[in-house]
Amino acid sequence: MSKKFHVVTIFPEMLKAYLGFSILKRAIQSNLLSVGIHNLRDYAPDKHKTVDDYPYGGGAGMVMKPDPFFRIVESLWPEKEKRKIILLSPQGRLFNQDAACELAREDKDIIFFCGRYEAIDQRVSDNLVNEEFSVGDYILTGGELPALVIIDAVARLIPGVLGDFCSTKEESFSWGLLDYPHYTRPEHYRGMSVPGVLLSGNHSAINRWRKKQAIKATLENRPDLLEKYVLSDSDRELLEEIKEVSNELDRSN
Ligand code: 4GX
Repeated sequence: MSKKFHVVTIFPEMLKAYLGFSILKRAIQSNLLSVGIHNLRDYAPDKHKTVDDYPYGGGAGMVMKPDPFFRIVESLWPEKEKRKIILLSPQGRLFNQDAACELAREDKDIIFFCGRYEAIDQRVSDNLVNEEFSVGDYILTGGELPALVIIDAVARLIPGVLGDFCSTKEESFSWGLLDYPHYTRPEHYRGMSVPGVLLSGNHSAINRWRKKQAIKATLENRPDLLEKYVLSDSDRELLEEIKEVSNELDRSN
């Protein structure tokens, strides 16, 4: 009952490097996770192992040929019902924590197609791909980092992968706000002190401070998240306090 990922790429070493460390390495060693890495060039039938070609219609850049993708799928994952093929591209659905949860629950083997160059022949998307994801609105040089991003985000949701199961419940995205600031020893460092409330031992005051800091960070950096978040009455009070301070600062400037 372990999660099975496969990655199709022309740069297998890029993925192997990242998967060989820390939590993912341990998850793979303990059979909670498996990641098959496949070199697309091995499925290019010509003697030069060609995976790209010029675009029909002209224009800049190269397009990945369809044949190696069809061949690898037919030889490794012939049964449509047992596979979920994901294409990484800027045209895809934006990957987020909800998508990570969906993929963590998926029973089928998850196969990532990592493109290089400008594009992949549309017939690959139309016939083989089940879902297209983007990891953000910027252009990368290939789909390898996005595949690793998704594997990483999904892996830590698999029971047993993180030592402390509770740590996934408490973190920012599961409660819809950004995280509050954290501190560790020493209490005084280069003239900077830890906020007194965190040393007070007053847990309701600490929780109130953390919630206020979380609302403040979200208001400043991700107002879109704050709009979706359902504020309780006490959250509204904290938000008023934050806005009060920011108005005072505005008036003094
Ligand atoms: N989130 N890229 C893929 C090549 C490509 C283009 C079109 C398939 C179709 C990206 C992103 C991303 C750059 C990876 C273009 N492959 N992928 N590559 N942002 O920018 O996922």
